[in-house]
Amino acid sequence: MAKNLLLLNGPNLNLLGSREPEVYGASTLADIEHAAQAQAMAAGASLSCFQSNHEGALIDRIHAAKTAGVDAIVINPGGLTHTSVALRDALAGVAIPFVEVHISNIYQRESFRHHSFLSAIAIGTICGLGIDGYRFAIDFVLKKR
Ligand code: CA2
Repeated sequence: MAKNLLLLNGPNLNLLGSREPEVYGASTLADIEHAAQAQAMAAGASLSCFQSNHEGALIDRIHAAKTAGVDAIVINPGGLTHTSVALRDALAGVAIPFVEVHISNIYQRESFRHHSFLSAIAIGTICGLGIDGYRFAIDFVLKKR
């Protein structure tokens, strides 16, 4: 059966390409989403994209993913990585396997970015590889049985 994937991006990632290119690169979120959709389509899978600046909206989308039969999630939780027990509970609650992606290397940055509430329940985490991290994560979940 064709895989059904979800790409989630958290707060402020809608700003990609407009500011801080030295940290986050020059690509926009639309660039990332289009590339992700093409990558999934080429593998015979489907991929939906969702970005929100609101924690509750992301949680609602994760709950909806369970109902929709999503097989795997790729998520860049943005700043919620370091603060949100609720986002972790939502991901644990639906039990959909997910890969956590960070564009920057959070371990080379401020100490408050060194802890993730999600990493312990993720399949794995990719960080510091720029926007290629999304491609690597999608490739992984496409191959995963
Ligand atoms: O490196 C990442 O992908 C982060 O998840 C990005 C978050 C940050 O809070 C995490 O510690 C690491 C911030 C996203 C903000 O994105 C912007 C993009 C362009 C301009 C300004 C913010």
